[in-house]
Parts: sequence; C-alpha cells; structure tokens
Amino acid sequence: MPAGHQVTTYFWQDIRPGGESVPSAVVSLIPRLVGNATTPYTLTITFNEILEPGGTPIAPGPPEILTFRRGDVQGDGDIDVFDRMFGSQYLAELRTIGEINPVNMASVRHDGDSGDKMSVFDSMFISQYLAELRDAYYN
Ligand SMILES: [Ca+2]
Ligand SMILES: [Ca+2]
Repeated sequence: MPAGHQVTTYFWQDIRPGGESVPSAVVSLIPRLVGNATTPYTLTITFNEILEPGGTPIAPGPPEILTFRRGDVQGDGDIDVFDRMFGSQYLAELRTIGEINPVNMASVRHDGDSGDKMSVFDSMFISQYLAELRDAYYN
C-alpha cells in the first residue's frame, strides 16, 4: 500500500434479540507487509462509528497508529542479527509473543493467501538478507 493511501472498509454484523450470541470480536485485520526492510510503514486504524447492539453509538476513541518494518522482529527500528535471534527464540518458545512484533516477522517470507505465518523460514530469510543473499524485499 503506498504511503498515505487511505482504505475505508465497512464492517457490520446484524445482531438482533433472539438471534445468535453476541460475538466477542466482529473485526479482524491481518496486515501483510509487502514493502522492504529499509522503510517503516504506518497503519492508522480509525473507526468512524461503533454501535452497541441496540444501535446506541459508542465513542470510537482516538485512531490506533501502528508502525511496521518488514523483518524488524525485535521492534527497534532496524534489521540486524537480533531480529533473526528474537524470531528463532520465539519459535523455540524462549520468548513470548509480547517480546516480538509478529507482523514484522511473519511478513518476511510470505506464506500464501491464507495469511503469513511465523516460521524458521522468516528467520532464515533475515539471515540471508543480512548476508546480502537477498535484497531489501527478501527476494
Ligand atoms: Ca530490529
Ligand atoms: Ca512467514
């Protein structure tokens, strides 16, 4: 997605008395980073309107601004050996999901239409990028 490009998406679920139970979540956004390792990307999530099941508006709150950089597993703004290490340590259950940026890691090697997953290949691609065997797009 080009910088500054705005996407407006509408999500709704019709919840009526006597119908299905109220879900805990009606929206799930799974970003895929397609940029390079040298450019940070910002995702701004803004809700224009949120309604209670009865139709009463709920204050949507301030926009959520998330910054990503493809391969920055550690989340410190650059790509280095610590990103490969943090990814491998997470996969070995030596780190928690809260200690890494899962989108930055999963998007290193794209895994198909069902979504990107964190795997040893993501860590391997980071190592290959650092060894200049891959370009900044991990090709
Ligand atoms: Ca990093
Ligand atoms: Ca992946």
